[in-house]
Amino acid sequence: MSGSTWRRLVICIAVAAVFGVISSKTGIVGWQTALAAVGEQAADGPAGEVPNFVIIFTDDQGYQDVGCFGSPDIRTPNLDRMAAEGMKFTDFYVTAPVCSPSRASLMTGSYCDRVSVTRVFFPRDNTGLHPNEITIAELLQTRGYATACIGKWHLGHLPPFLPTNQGFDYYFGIPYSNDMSIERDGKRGPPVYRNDQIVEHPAEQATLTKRYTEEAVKFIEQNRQRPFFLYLAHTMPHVPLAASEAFLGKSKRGLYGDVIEEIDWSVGQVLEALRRLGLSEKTIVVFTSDNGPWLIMKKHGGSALPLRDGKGTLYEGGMRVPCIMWGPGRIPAGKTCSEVAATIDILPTFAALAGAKLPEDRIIDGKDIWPLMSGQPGAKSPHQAFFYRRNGVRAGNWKLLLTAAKPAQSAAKPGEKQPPKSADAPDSKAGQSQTAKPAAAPPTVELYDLATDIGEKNNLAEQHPDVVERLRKLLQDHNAEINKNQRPQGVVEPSP
Ligand SMILES: [Ca+2]
Repeated sequence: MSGSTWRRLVICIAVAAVFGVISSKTGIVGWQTALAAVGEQAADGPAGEVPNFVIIFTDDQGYQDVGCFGSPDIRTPNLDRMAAEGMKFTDFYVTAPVCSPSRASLMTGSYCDRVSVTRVFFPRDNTGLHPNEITIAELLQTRGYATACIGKWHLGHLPPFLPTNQGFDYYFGIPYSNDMSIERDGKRGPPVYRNDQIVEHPAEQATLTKRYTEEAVKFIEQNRQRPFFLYLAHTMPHVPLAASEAFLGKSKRGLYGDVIEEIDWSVGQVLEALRRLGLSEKTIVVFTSDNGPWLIMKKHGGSALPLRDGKGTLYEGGMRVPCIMWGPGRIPAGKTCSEVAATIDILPTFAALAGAKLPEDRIIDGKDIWPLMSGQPGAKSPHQAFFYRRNGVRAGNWKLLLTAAKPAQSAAKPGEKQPPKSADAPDSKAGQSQTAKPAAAPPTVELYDLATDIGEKNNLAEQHPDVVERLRKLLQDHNAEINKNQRPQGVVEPSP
């Protein structure tokens, strides 16, 4: 299909969406109805001042790649200060070890398998997060929030899927990963969008972190008088790495360290803007990463130590990410939370704080974790079980993984060289549902006690068959329930 045909098709779909005439594929009519209902319910929410929200989301930053999470050679004074003034989460998870599925969950509060975003999106794809999904931004818009997405989106680049059609008033950034390209005027590289238009191609990557930061600060300044939600999703440290001149060659950890130190500077700029504008006690800031480090990139990848493995695997290194939450006056200073929490919890938590009622026509997997964030004594994780895609489960400190159902990269033992296969490659099974074609061999079983074995080195499956069976049942029930209540991925169909 030619570019112009695509454009015509997409324009037709977008126009049709505006007038609500598409219902079978995109469910736009249902979306409008559902959101209107949410808005009406939300009007009954608590009165008084609601907090602003900022999510700073990095790409492929490892569990160890923050000073206060143990990095031996990357300096992050601003993140360390953020943790000292706020709360560090040590057992914080994403729902998939690759970009798009992880982001789908952050935006919807739902497991990625529930919203059928099970692999990363590519520039040639006609798919995206379904417009019928209700994102954090859409929920907060019902409460009068100004919303902006600055940075990497990666939930579909065709018009119906762009941030401006998923609840964001404003978008500036690249629509997918920075190693993905389109060709325009004989040049290749990722485009930069402002709202729904390409304004730069190829993206000048070395200044992206700096420019995202300037855009973020500007958005905060412009909306200081009203509640706002800023989703600042850095392109870095996904490869190809790039840092601006001020940071190039400055860290002890090579270019990867330079990139993280520039992100740390960016965090400092955002927090400083909030302080300068008198908003620090009116704002909650969450910092985390979309998945573990891309270890096959060696020096251009990060570290998840002491966790096992990294991006593309369901070991802790792929799924557990550094997380800091900050909200002076609301979130206690200098605390550490070791309860299980996840990106799916952010939507219900923010919704509750903003007085927005959750939609009742669908299952939201996340839970309100305000008791954890606000440091209530004895607060426990709301998750009896947390699921690693369809193939693993953590209940308390026990973690069960069904090996035959795991991505290929996971075959690597800690410290071993991994197969040189991109987790973002289109044919990669990394992070994908493996249930379509059951393995011929019976699945081997791994059971770890994360309390005593954070590095997942000692498989205790044979010693604790009772625990294996209990967790296997949890996983089976979860998968059966997801199968029953799965929502579709968004598809823009070519016209007949
Ligand atoms: Ca990523």
